[in-house]
Amino acid sequence: MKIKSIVAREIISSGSTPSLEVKVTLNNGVFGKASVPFGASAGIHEAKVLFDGGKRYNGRGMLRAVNNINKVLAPKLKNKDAYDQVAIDQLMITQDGTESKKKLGGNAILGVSLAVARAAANARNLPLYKYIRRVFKLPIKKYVLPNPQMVVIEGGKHADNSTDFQEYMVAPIKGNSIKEEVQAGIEVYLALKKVLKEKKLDSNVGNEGAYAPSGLKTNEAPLKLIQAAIKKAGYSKKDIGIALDPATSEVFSNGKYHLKKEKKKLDSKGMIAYFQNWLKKYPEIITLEDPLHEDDWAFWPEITKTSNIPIVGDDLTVTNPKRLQHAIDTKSISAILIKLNQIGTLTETIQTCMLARSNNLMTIVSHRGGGETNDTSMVDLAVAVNAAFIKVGPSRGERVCKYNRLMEIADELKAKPAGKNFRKIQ
Ligand code: 2PG
Ligand code: MG
Repeated sequence: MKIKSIVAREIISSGSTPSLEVKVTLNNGVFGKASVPFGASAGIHEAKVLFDGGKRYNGRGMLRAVNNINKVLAPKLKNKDAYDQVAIDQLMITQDGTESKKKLGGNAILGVSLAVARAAANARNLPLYKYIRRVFKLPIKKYVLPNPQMVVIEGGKHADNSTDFQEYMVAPIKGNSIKEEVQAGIEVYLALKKVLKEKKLDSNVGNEGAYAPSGLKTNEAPLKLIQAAIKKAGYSKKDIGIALDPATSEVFSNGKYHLKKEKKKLDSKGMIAYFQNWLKKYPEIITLEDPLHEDDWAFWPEITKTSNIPIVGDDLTVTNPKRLQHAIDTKSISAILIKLNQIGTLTETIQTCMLARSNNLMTIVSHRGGGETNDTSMVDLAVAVNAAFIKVGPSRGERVCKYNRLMEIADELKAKPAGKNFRKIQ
């Protein structure tokens, strides 16, 4: 099925800055659309988001990226076979020619990559997750759905004056059904609002729709608040874990991790000891993401070796198969966060997911904190690769559409979530 046209437009993302949307139409008139997110605390090794610069939208316009799609990529891809996703992605990678996709923009390339996949899936009358399994010939038989990792308190770059660390999540892992797990996460989120009010803390929300209370005394305080909320909502910590993304690349400078809340400056060993104390004190913590910064390769193996929960690479690995291979070779991580726009094509994202899988590493597919859109491709991706979790905020339309899509797929497939088996590759 040949590509007839590719048209990109600038749209607005949840970060009140532009993003882009791409529509790919096939010769038979069937089309697919996709839009792309970007990160607030993006890792330095990610594919580059091409912004316009200049005055418009404070320099964050996306007309250059839109133009690269309409003027450079569209003519090259016209009449190409939409089913040949790998060749299409490779053609764009070659056309860009840079390691970081900075020439055409990772945002431009990913928009096209996903819209082509959507058009082809529509032409085959398949939901995207099934199409992904088929077109990449994924060697996965049954469907095991991802548990939610719901961000309920956020700080760092995602809020003002909250915690030094970026994300405190609840992870329902009872495993009966996605509907029950989503409900449990939301009920804890709502109970947390009551807990905050009782403690005279505010319940304003940050970028991802999680609470970002000011006036917290320590970075540990949210853990106690979340424990209280889980109890208040009537759940047990057996069925709802806590997941953390301190995003420590953001607090690292001049050789030290700076925890302003606590007036602490820690070296890598100190940071490891800090988290290991938490893991001892809070056995309900079930995953820990980016406990060390994105180039702290010397110390990642140590925290991974000495922790009995999955240690998740995000800024460290940026969904990049080369960085993942290095992390595998050095035993730096035991799980990986997956974000389509960190690498910029569906093909490379799948390559990273499969590399993780064949090395027994758990995957978590994630939203972005800078600007999200209503695109739900990340959910279909997570289902296609049997990811253990999806990490998404609990409120705001651009987040809840992801959970709504997951519940829709769960109904369609009548499949169960990974539940407590999240560490097992299924
Ligand atoms: C992260 C993400 C998503 P951002 O660090 O995991 O929550 O944040 O998209 O801002 O990089
Ligand atoms: Mg992260």
